[in-house]
This record gives sequence, C-alpha cells and structure tokens, in this order.
Amino acid sequence: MNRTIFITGATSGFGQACARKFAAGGDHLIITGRRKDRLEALKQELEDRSGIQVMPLVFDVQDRSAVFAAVATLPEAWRRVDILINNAGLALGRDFFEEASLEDWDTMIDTNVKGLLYVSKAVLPLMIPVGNAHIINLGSVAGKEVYEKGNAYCGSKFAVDAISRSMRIDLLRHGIKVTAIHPGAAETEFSNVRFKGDESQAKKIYEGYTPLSAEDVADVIHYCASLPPHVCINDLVLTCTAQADAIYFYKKS
Ligand code: NDP
Ligand code: 8X3
Repeated sequence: MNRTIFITGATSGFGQACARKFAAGGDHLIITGRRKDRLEALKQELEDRSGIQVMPLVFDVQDRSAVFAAVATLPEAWRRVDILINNAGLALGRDFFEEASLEDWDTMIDTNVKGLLYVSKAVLPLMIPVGNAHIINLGSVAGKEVYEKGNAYCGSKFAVDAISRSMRIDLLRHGIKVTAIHPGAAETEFSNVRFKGDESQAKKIYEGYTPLSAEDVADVIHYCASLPPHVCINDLVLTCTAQADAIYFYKKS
C-alpha cells in the first residue's frame, strides 16, 4: 500500500526536496506551507511526473487554530498519515543576545517550537491508528551545540531535540517511531530568510566549502523512512565533510 507523507515547509529547501524524493518512491503527499502558489506548482509537477496524489494545505504553523482547521478539512481518503515530517522552520537574525530583536525571537519560538507541537498534536489522531507510523523532526546542529549569536535559534532547536526525545517515550505505546534529524549548513533559502533578503550575507555562509544540498538531506530522511518497522534511527547528525560540528569548518579562502 502506498504511504501518505505529511510534510510541513514543502515550498522550499528540505521540505520540497523531500516531497520530490518520496513522490519518486510512489508515496502520496500532503504538502504544507504558507505560499499557496508554490504548493500548487509542486502538486502539478509531482502528480504529472510520478502519478501519485498530492494534497496541498495552506496554513501558518504559528497559528494554532489554523493548523487544526487545516487538518480538519482533509477528506476521508486522506485521514491516514504514515509519516509526518516536521520540517517548517527558520532562523531570523544573527545578533548578540542584547542586540537581537524580540520579534525575531517570538517568530522563531512560535514557528520552530510551538508550530511543531501544534502540527504534531493535530496530525497524531491520523497516525495512531496506523500502528507503525513515524514522526521525523528537523532539528539542527544548532540544537546540539550553541554558537555565538545563535541564542534563540539554538534554543528553539534544543527544544526540538528535547521534544523529539520526549515524543519517543510518550508514543512508544502507539508503535510510533520518532527520528530527529540534525543537519549542519545546507544551502537552501534558509540564509536568505535569516539575513532578511541580504543575498551577499547569505552567500558568504557557504563560501570556501561545499555545503549540504536540500537533496542530500532529503536522501537521508528518505533512508530513515525506509527501514523495517522494527528499526528506528532515533537521532542523526549530518554535516558536509567540511563541517565538524556547529562551530568548526574547514574553509578554503
Ligand atoms: P527554507 O527556508 O528553504 O524552507 C523553510 C520552509 O519552512 C519553507 O517551506 C517555509 O514555507 C516553511 N515555513 C517557515 N515558516 C513557516 C510558517 N510560519 N508556517 C508554515 N511554514 C513555514 O529552509 P530549509 O529547508 O533549509 O529549512 C527547513 C528546516 O531545516 C528548518 O526547520 C530549519 O531550521 C532546519 N535546518 C536548516 C538548515 C540549513 O542550513 N538550511 C540546517 C539545519 C536545520 P512558507 O514560507 O511557504 O510558509
Ligand atoms: C541551521 C544550521 O549552523 O546555521 O540550523 O545553525 S546553522
């Protein structure tokens, strides 16, 4: 039977690459994000190319009632979710603690932490009856070690790590696997968002080495989702070869 994969943040980066990867393997997809035009274009592309079915859902993960309302609109045929990929997230700003923006902090916590909790709570009733469902949360190396000017972003990803560990325990009785994936630097729209459209600042992050691509990360996520039912990768840190951890890189000047 084809699986149904629910992917948050499918309009860009890892989420979009995951949509393409899982579609190529024959899975049906529920793809979500705020940018409706991108979701519609991706639906068209994947249904044409892979012959699978795609259900787009437009909502902001920060908006608790919008999350639950969107999931409630799913028709009966879509009310079974095998895998939830909690990927929607962002960093905003890279500033010393006392200089950072309170608005940026609110948005990161509301998206990366509260959004992940809301989506998980809303989707779980569609997963528990499956018996062997799987939640995959996108953390970060920033959730394993803190770095200078990482303050609230690091805090939000440490929270994803803790929530993933806690989910793994609480959901044992439902046979639900919980995998936390912690990528290092990957070139997506992430840095454009973090630096608020400053392209040159965003580009600098990836100079002097080959970063991960969205496809690299999607391949690893797909592998985690392709193991036998009794095998679970709980926690996985992946970086490009030029990155040792959240802080140390080997860059060619
Ligand atoms: P992108 O900026 O390319 O994609 C982010 C996705 O998240 C978009 O699809 C965006 O959709 C969605 N999103 C952001 N805010 C919201 C919101 N409020 N409601 C709904 N959807 C939202 O970034 P990446 O693909 O690189 O990042 C994906 C995840 O991976 C994030 O959680 C990020 O923190 C994490 N990560 C990224 C790394 C990197 O170096 N790139 C490394 C480690 C972790 P839309 O704008 O349409 O709503
Ligand atoms: C994104 C990677 O190193 O910018 O989570 O924090 S990093």
